[in-house]
Amino acid sequence: MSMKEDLMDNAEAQSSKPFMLHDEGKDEEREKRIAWWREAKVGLFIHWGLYSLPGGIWQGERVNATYAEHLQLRAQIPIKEYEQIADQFNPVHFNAEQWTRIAKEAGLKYLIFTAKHHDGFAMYHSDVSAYNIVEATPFKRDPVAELAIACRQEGITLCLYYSHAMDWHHPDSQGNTLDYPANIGAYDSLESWVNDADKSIRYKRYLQEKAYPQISELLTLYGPIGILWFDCGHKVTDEQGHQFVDLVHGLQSGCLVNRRVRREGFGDYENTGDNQLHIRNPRRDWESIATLNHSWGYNQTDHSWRSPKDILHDMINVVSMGGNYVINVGPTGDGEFDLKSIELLHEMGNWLKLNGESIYGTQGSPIGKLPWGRCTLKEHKLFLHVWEWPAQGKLIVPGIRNRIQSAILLVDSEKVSLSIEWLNNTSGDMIIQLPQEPLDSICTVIALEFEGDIDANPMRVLFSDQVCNVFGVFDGELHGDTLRYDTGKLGRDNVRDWQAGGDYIQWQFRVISPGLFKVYAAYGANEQSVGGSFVLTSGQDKLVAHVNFTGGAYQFQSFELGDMEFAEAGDYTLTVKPDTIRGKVLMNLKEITLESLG
Ligand code: H79
Repeated sequence: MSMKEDLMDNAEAQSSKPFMLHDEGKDEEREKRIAWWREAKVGLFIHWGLYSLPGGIWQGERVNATYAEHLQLRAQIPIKEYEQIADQFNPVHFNAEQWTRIAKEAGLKYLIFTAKHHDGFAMYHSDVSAYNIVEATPFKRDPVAELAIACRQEGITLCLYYSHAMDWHHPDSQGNTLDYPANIGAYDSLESWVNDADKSIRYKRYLQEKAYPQISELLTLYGPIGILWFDCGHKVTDEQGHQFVDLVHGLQSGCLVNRRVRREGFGDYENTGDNQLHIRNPRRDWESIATLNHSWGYNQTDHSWRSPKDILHDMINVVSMGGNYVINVGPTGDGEFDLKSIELLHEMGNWLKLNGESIYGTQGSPIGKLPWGRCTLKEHKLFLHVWEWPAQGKLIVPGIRNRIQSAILLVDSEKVSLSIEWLNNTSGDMIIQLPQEPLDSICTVIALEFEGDIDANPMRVLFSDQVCNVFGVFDGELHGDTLRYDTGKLGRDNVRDWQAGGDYIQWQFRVISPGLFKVYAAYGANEQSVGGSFVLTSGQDKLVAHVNFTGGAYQFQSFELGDMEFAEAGDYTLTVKPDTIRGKVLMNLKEITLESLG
């Protein structure tokens, strides 16, 4: 991946200005329109368009692009040629009822369909532009109309994706400088064109002629829409962002708008980056979107399928942090879900059928992340998602100060009570005795019913029986000027730009039972950083370590730093500070691990 792409590979607007809410004062309306979404928790994204037919292959060659839906741009296909896909596009196997049935059986409560992607082709019958599936293809049917009916029948909320910022077909939009050399380029920043009279006036014309009227169509032709899902909002101005929000809410006050309409704080809820695995304290409702392989649109050569376990753990992790989880499928140009996607969605459904109560309508964990798994909360129940089975089935649950009614295995129809032993009644630390073996190879759920409002201690606990306590950087607090989080995507779950000697990272935790721990640091470092050093402190202990060459800034390796002892129960802070910085940065730290030595 080139440096340029590395920096641009994010459909999210970075927050350059402080967080703000546009709809302040209209909170009541937002509360109303978001209620169904908070209950739903999980959804299905469907990326389907002209690009689904070539599926990442153009003129017999595999196009060098992860995302098959970016074919036109990445293969540098002129409009006149790309339009010819439409002549071939005849997905006779498309069956809206079948698609929604698969979504339903997968346990997914809303469906987001690509009404128009960056290529500008409308996957519905549009009067605004003849470049649409009904008028430009032999298929001549309107998938949005058919999906609207099928979704209503199945009780699934239909939502629509509309790429508002870019349009590689319209002569005045942005992203296509192959056909329109004077247009705003795919990699151009907002600042580079916003004061350019020709570019900005023509771009406004695109918005007036195509984007706004098509959104009006989508919100008037197909009944109630759950979300108008926008993308790449970093390419529009604040004013244009507000205009899109107002347009949607003006036509359907119950329709949600995601933040990607512009940037953080806009719309009704936050998004994370595409396939972002690690995030920091979201400040309001948020949603994570993920793919089953790498591409969103159908890609014939993308065989990098994730495992059901990986997908479900990702989903549980997101829900335990209070987020919604949307999984994507890219149907083929024939109109079908490929067999692998069907199989993976089926696996999700199998787990959700048995354990859905621990997901739908729940809130995030009141006790953070646990070394054995995750946790969600609904009214007077805590759902413990156990994916690392504890030794002898002894599950430590820390910080629940309520009185406990019962603990049962969620799938146990007999509701046999599991025995609970208090480690410390006043701080709410208990051991629940589980069976010796997990019931579910993906994740076994325990429902813990308590009395009254939840009274939990959110401070993480250092586990001390032969457990690895992983302190990931995304769970730590950063202090200083340059040190910041990387993207949080696969292989980027580290901190970067550790240039200032005064910048440091810190974690808080609570020790229940004193013990001795072996300490490791996992980081990436290039040759220039070698010879630097850092200091790790906690309680009375202090460890100094040298930075080693790991093969590169993103080649992570773990090194043993020494031992630390926590002799007394209580609250502690763990700090990592630079001692000497060599080269540009200290290192790209990923995590500190404290392994209990018993
Ligand atoms: O629809 C999926 C992706 O196609 C879309 N977001 C998800 C939901 C997405 N659009 N852009 N990106 C993700 C980030 C990639 C940006 C770049 Fe580009 C690829 C920069 C240059 C090539 C986007 C496409 C901006 C210009 C062309």
